Order: sequence, then structure tokens, then C-alpha cells
Amino acid sequence: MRRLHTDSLAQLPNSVELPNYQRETIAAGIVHLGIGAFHRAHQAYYTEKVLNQSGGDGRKGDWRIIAASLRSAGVRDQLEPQQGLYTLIEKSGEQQRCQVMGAIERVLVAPEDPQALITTMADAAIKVISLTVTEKGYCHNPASGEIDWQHADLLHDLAHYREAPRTAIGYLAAALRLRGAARRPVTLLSCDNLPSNGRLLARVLKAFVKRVDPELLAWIDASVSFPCSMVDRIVPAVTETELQTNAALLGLEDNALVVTEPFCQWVIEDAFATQVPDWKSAGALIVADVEPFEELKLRLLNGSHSIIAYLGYLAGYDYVHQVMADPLFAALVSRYMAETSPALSLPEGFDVAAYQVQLVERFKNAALNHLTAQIAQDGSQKIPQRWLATLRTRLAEGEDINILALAIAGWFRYLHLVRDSGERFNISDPLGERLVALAASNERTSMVSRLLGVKEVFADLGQSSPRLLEAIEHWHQCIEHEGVRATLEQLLTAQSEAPLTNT
Ligand code: CS2
Repeated sequence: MRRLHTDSLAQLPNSVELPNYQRETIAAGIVHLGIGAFHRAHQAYYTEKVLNQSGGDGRKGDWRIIAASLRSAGVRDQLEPQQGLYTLIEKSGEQQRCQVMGAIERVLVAPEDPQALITTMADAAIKVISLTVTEKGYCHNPASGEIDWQHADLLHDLAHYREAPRTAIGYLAAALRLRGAARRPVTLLSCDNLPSNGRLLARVLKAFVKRVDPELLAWIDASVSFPCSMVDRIVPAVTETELQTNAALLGLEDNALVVTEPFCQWVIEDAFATQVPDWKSAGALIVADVEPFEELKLRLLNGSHSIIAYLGYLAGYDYVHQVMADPLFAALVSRYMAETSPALSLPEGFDVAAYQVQLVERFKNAALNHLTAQIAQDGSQKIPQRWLATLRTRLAEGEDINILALAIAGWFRYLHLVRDSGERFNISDPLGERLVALAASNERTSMVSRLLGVKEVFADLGQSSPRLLEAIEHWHQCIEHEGVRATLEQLLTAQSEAPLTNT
């Protein structure tokens, strides 16, 4: 079978949309760090829309993307033989829409040639450097949002960031050093699921620069902006089977395709130090304050996702839509959302009830094979912003905390690396080794208080609330002895009769 390539585009079925601009006439204006599936289905998708509007005459500007991978050569090796082209496949039920994307000009693999990436990031043509490096890529303490000086790669970068950094922070510091010397302002745009992601990036990066190059700080303050942004699109990792099925559908082999849902949202803070693509015309919302949107999305969408992931995975469900097809879990998710919503500071005029209904529909999308195990990764980096702010508010107001205690109990149970069926598994989390050891240890303090004592996740929450400790212990024991489904039955029946406000 032929590979997707400029020369093979004509072979695609007519229903597949193609770039309508001359790719080679449009230059790059963006460097993106973290070329995973999410970027290809989100920011690249908005940028592709802008490029398609240019109709080939470049009137929308030189906004193609030079993407970088900070670790492996995988995506470069998939995209390079395809000249950066890949297919975006939107799926919902039986519906599907396919579009070939041309926005990515090329992919750099950072460890192969760190200097090539640093000089590209510093190039005058580049106006925006954006990031999807996942939560752990910010080298911060998840509970406090401050830089983590224990981070091994960051310590490496303190000494070597000019020649061969390892972290996104090191690369940005090296590029800003060159940009500062040449007086080239830049917009640094975080697209990761973190609260006030732009401010977090600014805080960590400036703390690093303060140690390595303090004179640069004044220039950064004057010439670099860090807009916050809320990003939303469900993009499961693509499987080998999916590559094969879609190849049959397209009639071409495409090793870099991405499968996603039709829904897509991007809300960006209006804080640009440079020109940026006209993403607004592509549907992005440019607002003065992104925080209400971030909070809403992190706590309702991502918070539900994490509950679905840990409890669903333990109960034996591999995919999100399977979890949602189980009425007990659907009831749990709706209870979680109902308890999360009151503490939100919503964007003005926002219909949160409609948003919740839409989320449930998105989670039920059976055309997406979204693995619970994928969402369950990196829990230590995700849980603080997804569950704990709501938990703090509910504790302070004396509200029922059983759903959130159950969620945390589910995570703690997950750290025992065994599903309800007895099947064993491994986890992926930067704090994984320590967490698993704490979960397994025979020390006399209870397992729950040991895990609640992990400050990077819970800060002082463990010490401050005996009520929380008790509730987590209760639900953890239920899960351990009776399994997740029986536990849910107990919780949801008890709650519909009389809320267990005192546990
Ligand atoms: C998910 C997110 O893997 C996860 O942790 O919750 O990737 C989620 O699918 C996206 O944020 C949706 O916008």
C-alpha cells in the first residue's frame, strides 16, 4: 500500500478534505514542544483552519509549525516520510470526517541535535513557542505549583542548558537567552491541562532563569508573554489496529494519523507579546480571563475522567465508553459532577447543566477507544487540580465528601497494582515507585495516612482532616474486600436514602 505523501493525495477518497493552500509557500511561525497526538488534533487543527482560510495567497500569514519531540524519534519517523502530512479522523457513533493536515512543516528530535532546536526556537521568524509537554513536563511540585529543585533533569539543565538541555524549561531558557540578546519578543503558549498554565510556566521558567541568567529577567518581563489557555479535545492514543482499519478506509498507509471526537475547544488569554495566527477566526475564544474556563474543564471533564479511569479500570473496564455504559458508573459520574459544580466560579452566563450533559455524551462516544489506563497515568501530577480544590471547599463547608473520598480511595487501591479480578498491572507516574512502596508497606501507620502524607499531591490535607482520613479508609476497605461495583452500590444507595454526612 502507498504511503500518504504529496504525490499520493490524489488517491484519497473524495470525501477526505485536503489542505487548500500551497504548503511550500507558507513558512513556519510557531515552534511547538511536544508533538503528541493531542497537539496534532488540537492546536495544529486550529492552525490548519487559519492556513486553509488563506486560500494559498498567504494573507493569513506564515504560520506553519515546526514541532519538536523532547524524547523519542517516533513521531518524526512517522511524519517525515509523509512530508509532515497526516490524517485527522473525527469519529462519533457511525459518523466520521477525515481531513489531511498540512500545518506541520517538520519535526525536530531534541536529543539528536539540541542546538538545532534551540536556534530554531530563537529564530526571528518564530513568534510563538507553544507547549504540550504534559503536567510532569513543567518540573513543578503539583500541590504548590512551585519549581521542583529535586527534579533530576532540571538539575542537569542548571549546568548544561546552553548546550544540551533535557527539559522544556531548559530549552526555553536557552532560547530566551538568544532571543533576549537579539531583542526578539515571543509569546510562550502553554496548552497543558494545568490550572493557570501560563502563570505556572512563567513562574517555573523565571525561577530557573533567576538561577542561571538573572540579568535576562528584566527583558523577559518586558518582552515575553505567557497567556493561559484552556484546551479541550479527547484524543486517545492510536492503536496498531486503528492504523490498519483506517489505512483500508483511506486506501493509503498513514502512520501518523490521529483519531478524535468532533468536539473541540480552545480558550486563550488575550496576552500576546507578538502577532499570533488568527485562531479566533478558526473558532478559538480569546478572553481576558481564562481561569473560570480552566477550572470548569479541569474539575468537571478531567476530574470525571480520573474517577472513570481508576475505578473503571479496577472494575475491569478498559475503555471510557464501557465504564459509562454501566449505569452504576454513570450515576457516580453524575453525582461527582453535581458535587463539583457548586464550587465553580463559572464564566458569565455559562450553562453548566448543558455542559454536563454534553460531557456525558462525549464520554459515551463508543467510536473512540479511549483507554482508562491512558488517563490513569501520572495521577500524582493530575489529581491536585482535578479533585482537591473541590474537596477542600466541601470540607471547609462541612459538606458530604464521600464521592471524593471514594475517588481517592480508588486511586490508592490502584496503587496496589491489582484489579478486582486479581489481574496485576504496572503504572506510569513520576512518583510511581514511591507511591507503590507506600501503598504496599507494612509499617504501622495506616496505608491511607501514609499516602495522604505525600505532600507533592495533598499538601497538608492529610493532617488537617480526620474526617477525610476516615472516609477514605472506609471506602478503601470496601473496594479491597468487595470490589468497586459493590462499593458503588453501597455508596449510591446510601446516598439516595440518607447522605452519609458524618463519615
Ligand atoms: C485526560 C485528558 O488523559 C487524561 O488525563 O483526562 O487527556 C483529556 O482527554 C483531555 O484533557 C480532554 O480535553
